[in-house]
Amino acid sequence: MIGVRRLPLLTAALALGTALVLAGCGGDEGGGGADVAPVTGVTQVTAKDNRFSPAAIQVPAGTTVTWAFKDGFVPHDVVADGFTSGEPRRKGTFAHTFDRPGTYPYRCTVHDGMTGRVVVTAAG
Ligand SMILES: [Cu+2]
Repeated sequence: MIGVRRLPLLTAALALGTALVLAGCGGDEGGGGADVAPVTGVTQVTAKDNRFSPAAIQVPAGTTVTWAFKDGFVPHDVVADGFTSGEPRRKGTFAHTFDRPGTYPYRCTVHDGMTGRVVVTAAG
């Protein structure tokens, strides 16, 4: 009987998890860098007010991008496939050099919908 009763709970938990993942991919205003056009000529992104600004930037390969954490007592991090800023932090900076062209979406694991994107083009 226990097994029979547990199954719906597990299903519900999985459904909720899926919903959260899908919600994180939404293109709500202000939230994400997934949909906005990338800004060129910028190599520093600021984490403030629970968002990355600019949310999307475009740089040539070989560029070092710096994230500055400036949100007072609110900690943020930068996590992507291939690199991470480590523990969420309230101040200081994190830098990553992009050697290969491609699109690199990233997110803050602390805040749903706090996402950004770095578009790396072939070096000049
Ligand atoms: Cu955050």
